[in-house]
Amino acid sequence: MLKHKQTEAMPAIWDFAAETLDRDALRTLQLQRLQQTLQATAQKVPCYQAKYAACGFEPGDVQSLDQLADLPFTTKEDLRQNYPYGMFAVPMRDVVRIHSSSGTTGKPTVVGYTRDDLHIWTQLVARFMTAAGVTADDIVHIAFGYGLFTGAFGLHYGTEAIGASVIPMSGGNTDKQLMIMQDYRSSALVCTPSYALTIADRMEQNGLNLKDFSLRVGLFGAEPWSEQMRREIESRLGIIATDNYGLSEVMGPGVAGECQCRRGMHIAEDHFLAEIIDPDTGKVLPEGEVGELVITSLSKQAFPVVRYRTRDITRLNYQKCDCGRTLARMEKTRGRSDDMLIIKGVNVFPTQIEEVLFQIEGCQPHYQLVIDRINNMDRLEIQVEVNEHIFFDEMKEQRRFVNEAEHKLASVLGISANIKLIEPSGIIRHEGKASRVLDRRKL
Ligand code: DLL
Repeated sequence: MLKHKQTEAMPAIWDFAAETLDRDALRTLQLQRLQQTLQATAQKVPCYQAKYAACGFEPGDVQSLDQLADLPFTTKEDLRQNYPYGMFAVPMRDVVRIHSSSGTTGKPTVVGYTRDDLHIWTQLVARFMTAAGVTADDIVHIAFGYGLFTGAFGLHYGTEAIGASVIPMSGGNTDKQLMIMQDYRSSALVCTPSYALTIADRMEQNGLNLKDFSLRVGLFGAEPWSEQMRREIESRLGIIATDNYGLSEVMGPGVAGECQCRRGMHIAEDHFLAEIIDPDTGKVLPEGEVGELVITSLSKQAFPVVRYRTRDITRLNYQKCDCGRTLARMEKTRGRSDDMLIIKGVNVFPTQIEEVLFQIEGCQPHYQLVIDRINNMDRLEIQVEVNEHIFFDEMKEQRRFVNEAEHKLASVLGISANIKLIEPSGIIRHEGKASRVLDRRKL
C-alpha cells in the first residue's frame, strides 16, 4: 500500500476526498449529477430532445443509475449530423474554447468548453498527472501538437495547475526536441507512445547518451499500445511509462489515467459514468467483462454527452487500488471496435499482433499491417522492422525470425501471416498518432 495522507505539502491536485470516495457515496454523487445532465440535455439540445421523445423518456424519471441502460446511445454520427455546434447545451457566448476530434474521414467533430468546463478539465488532468508521479519539481516536455487536438492543451494546463514547469514544445522536429529536452532538463515527457519510440530511435542514431538527459517519467496516451511497447519505451528512455486515456468528444485527456501502481487507468468517475456494453447487441455487460466503453458526462456544461459510444474496447475493475484510490480502473484498451480486424474470420486487434511480435528477439517496435483479399481469401502481410544484425546478416537469422513470428501468430492468435522484414528505420514514423493498418480489401 502506498502511503498517502492529505498534508499541506501535498499538491491540491491529489483530490483525496473525490478520489477515495466509497462506492455508495460516489453513486449518490453520480446520480445527482446525472439527473442534472439529463435535465440540461432535455432542455437545451434538440438531438437529445428527439432521442428522449422517441423512447418516451422524461429526465425526471431517473431515480437510479441502473435506469441509464434504458436510454439511447449517442454516436459519432449524431455529432456529425449536428456539425458544428448543434450539440452544444449553452449559447456560444458562454463557450470559451473550441477543439475538435482528430478524425481522418469526413468532417471532424467539434467540441466546446465553458470556463467551468475548462477548470474541471484542468483539475482532472492535474489529478492523473499527480497520480502518475508528476510534482511541482518536474519540467514537463509536451510533444503533442498544439492545435485543435486536445492532447497538448489538456496536458499543458494540467501541468501548470500542479505547479510544474511546462515546455510547450509541440510535435515534430525530433532533433530539436532532443536538444531542448537535454538542455532544459525535461523530466517528464508527454506524447503518443509511438512518438516516444521515435524519440528513442533518434537519440540512438544521433549517438546521444541517456545519462545526459533528466527524463524520469512519461505520460503517454491518445493511441493503443501494448505492455511490450511500454517495456521497450521504459528501457530505451530510462523512464517509468504511464498510460492515460481520453477522447475529445468526452473532454480530451483526463478521462482516465494510471497511478504509479500501473494496473489500469483510474476513471474520473465523479465526472464520468462508465458502462461496458456488448458492441453488437448494445446490452450492458456484467462487471469485469470485456466490451465497448460507453461514457456519460456528469458535469460538462457546453458539450454534455449521454451514453456516448467510444468504440474503445476495454474492461473495468472496481477493486480498490493499492494507491488508495477507489475510482474504477479501465484496462489498457485493446483497440477500437472499428479497428478490429477480421482476417479469415478471426477477430484480432493490431495491439495483439504487436504483443506477439515484440516478444521475438531482434524485433524493432515498428510495424505495419497490410491486408489484401486475393481470390476471395484474406491475406495479411506484416511488415516489421528488425535490427541490423538480422536484416544484413545471414539468411539463417532471418529465417529464424520469420518462423518464430509465424509460429507465434498461429499458436497465440490463430492467424497466419506473411512476414516481411524491413530494414531499420524503413517503416514510416509518426509524430502524432501512429496509423499501422492498411486495409486494401474491397468488401
Ligand atoms: O486522443 C485525447 C487524448 C490526448 C488522450 C492525449 C490521451 C492523451 P481523440 O483525438 O479524440 O482524443 O482520440 C480519441 O484515441 O477513442 C481512443 O481510441 C484513442 N485513445 C486515446 N487515449 C488512448 C489510450 C485524444 N491511452 C481516441 N490508449 C479514443 C488507447 C487511446 N487508445
